[in-house]
Amino acid sequence: MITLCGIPLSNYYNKVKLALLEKGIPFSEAYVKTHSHDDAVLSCSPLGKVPFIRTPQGALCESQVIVDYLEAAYPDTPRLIPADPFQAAKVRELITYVDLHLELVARELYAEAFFGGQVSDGTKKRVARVLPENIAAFRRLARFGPYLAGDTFTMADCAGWVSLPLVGMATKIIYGEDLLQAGGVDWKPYAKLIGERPHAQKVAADRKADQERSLAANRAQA
Ligand SMILES: N[C@@H](CCC(=O)N[C@@H](CS)C(=O)NCC(=O)O)C(=O)O
Repeated sequence: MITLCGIPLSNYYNKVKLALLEKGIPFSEAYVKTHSHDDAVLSCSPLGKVPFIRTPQGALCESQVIVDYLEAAYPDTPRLIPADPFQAAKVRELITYVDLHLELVARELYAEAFFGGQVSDGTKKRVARVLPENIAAFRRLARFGPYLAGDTFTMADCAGWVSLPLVGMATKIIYGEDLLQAGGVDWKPYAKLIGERPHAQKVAADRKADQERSLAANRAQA
């Protein structure tokens, strides 16, 4: 049995969780915080990032590595990627754009946008320069037909659904303008469509419950 380790607030954790649920793979969850110095965690995820999974064969980290493993190890469950190698690569190309060229760039804003921290003016300027270029590039690839890669739900939607809203919201908070929307990526109807899937609803409900639990714990500590 697979154990998904991490926190339900994490978009990458939820990318893998949605893939597990959509594929109908049995799994349990273990709450593991980020930035752990615990050897037991670092032996599974050497950078201390979440998610990682434990399998009977050992641990795996990096969300896309995990999702690709799930697809290969559970071929008889619903496919999240086309069988055709080229079309499969096109799906992974989209995921790379979402994870690397959009989310990872916008992530530099999260400390101030979502966590009460501060981001330097230099970082804000750099993200404001790089992100619109990356968004324009992503727009050339994304199909929204209605799914990211076309007419079928794929693993690109596991990545897109958890991360596009963060990019939109973070830029709206920091710059007063949602850079995705400004760049012609109308992510809200897309997020709504995916969010209506029963498995996505479960992921969102778990995330909300975890958020409320940690807010209550913070209040109790104050
Ligand atoms: N490339 C990694 C990114 C994972 C990631 O950044 N996770 C965040 C939580 S959403 C984290 O663990 N952050 C703590 C850190 O960067 O040290 C993946 O796809 O799994």
